Amino acid sequence: MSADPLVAVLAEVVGPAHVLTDPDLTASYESDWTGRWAGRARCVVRPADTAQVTGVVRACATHAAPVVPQGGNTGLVGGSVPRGGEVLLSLARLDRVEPVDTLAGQVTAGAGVTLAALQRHAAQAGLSYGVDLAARDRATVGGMVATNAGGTHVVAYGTTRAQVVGLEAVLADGSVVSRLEGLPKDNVGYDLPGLLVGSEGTLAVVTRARLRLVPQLPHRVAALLAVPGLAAAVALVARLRSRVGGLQAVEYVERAGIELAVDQLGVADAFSSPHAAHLLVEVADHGDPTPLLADALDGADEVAEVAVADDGPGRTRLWRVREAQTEAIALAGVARKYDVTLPLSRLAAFRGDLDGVLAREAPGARAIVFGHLAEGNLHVNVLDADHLDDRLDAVVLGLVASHAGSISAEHGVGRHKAAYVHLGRDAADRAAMAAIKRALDPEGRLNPGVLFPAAR
Ligand code: 2HG
Ligand code: ZN
Repeated sequence: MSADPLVAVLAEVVGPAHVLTDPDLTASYESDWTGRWAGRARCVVRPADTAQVTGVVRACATHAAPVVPQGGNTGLVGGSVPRGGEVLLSLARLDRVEPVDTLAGQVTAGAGVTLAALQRHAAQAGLSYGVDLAARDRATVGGMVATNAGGTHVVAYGTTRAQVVGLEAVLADGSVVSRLEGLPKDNVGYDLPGLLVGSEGTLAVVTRARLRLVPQLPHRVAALLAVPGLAAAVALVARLRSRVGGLQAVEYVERAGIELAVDQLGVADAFSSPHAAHLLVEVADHGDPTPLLADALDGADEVAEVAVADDGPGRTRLWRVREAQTEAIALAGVARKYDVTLPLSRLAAFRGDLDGVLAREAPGARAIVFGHLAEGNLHVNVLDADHLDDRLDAVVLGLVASHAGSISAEHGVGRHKAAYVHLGRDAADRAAMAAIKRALDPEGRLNPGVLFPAAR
């Protein structure tokens, strides 16, 4: 038994089996799967419900202990692993999903429900959840709310923020804010759930979410388009947006990423000849959307080759290269990851400048660039640059800012970008955010170092 008095108190709250201190048991909570972010926790605590989360947060307040909330630990910016010495609060056991309210088209899900489980649950009730992403088997509702996760369907349904009708969350002092009634119109004062979405565990611990569901669209077609590069792909976005109603996804992958997926994971390239980039378009509707998509692409000279699939296995095959990107990168090394949004009109210029910056700052590095093109969201992964210091972060993020982009599109700021928030928010904005943080977490114990740089 640990000599730490907080561990003993936590064991009373959640039961001794759910307070972990043995390094063999805590290890998987203490590092992220890219291998970049890691730190020892004081202990890992696994409450089962909101009442236990309250007990844990209260005990941590009494012991002045910092807390790092964690969902599925699929984050990529160091937002949910400890720096060292914090209590790691895993929400994984809050995995209860309530019956779908088909009248309202909503469901209430615990923070620990995985995206895949939520999707299955909604489907059983004849509905869908509007967010999808490759880490669906591990990413959880709480983590997706905390990061305002985007994913591949933002073009159709918006980010997680657009799905959240209400939240239940435990504040730093252990009190519970509960807005789970699911009223689409409810303007009594500040939108606290809206504030907590994307707050990355720095203002409260999300325990449950009331989520909007969307209609199931039975006819779905995916088309993989071979294109000569980013400028051509962007031109196609404009064409598709204006002519295709049921756009679900518009995803971009470059040659280097296609080859990486082939080399690392044995994924097959859909085309027999190599192309500079692929644009993956998915369209869904109540009737067959194929003719509409074909019409929209008629005369699109940018497209060199097309592969189409309208059945499940065929679509999965077309998606494989895109969905394999993160895993293939992780297998190839510890990448420097930048998750950025650019105005679509600046995207191609940014991409060109990025190559120049990398050639200068990181000679020999490999850039794997892919992303959600309809939102101008690129995932810039730089391999073989791990030996470089953080100057590369400043230069790449500075380049993004100089093109009027955002340095944090959908993964969050985390610890990675806490020192660069000034590139996206001016002084008044940062002061307002700091005031909110002080008001809700006056002792700075919730996810220290995330969003706001850690005090030295
Ligand atoms: C995706 O779009 C994820 O697949 C991960 O946001 C992106 O690994 C990345 O850079
Ligand atoms: Zn993404």
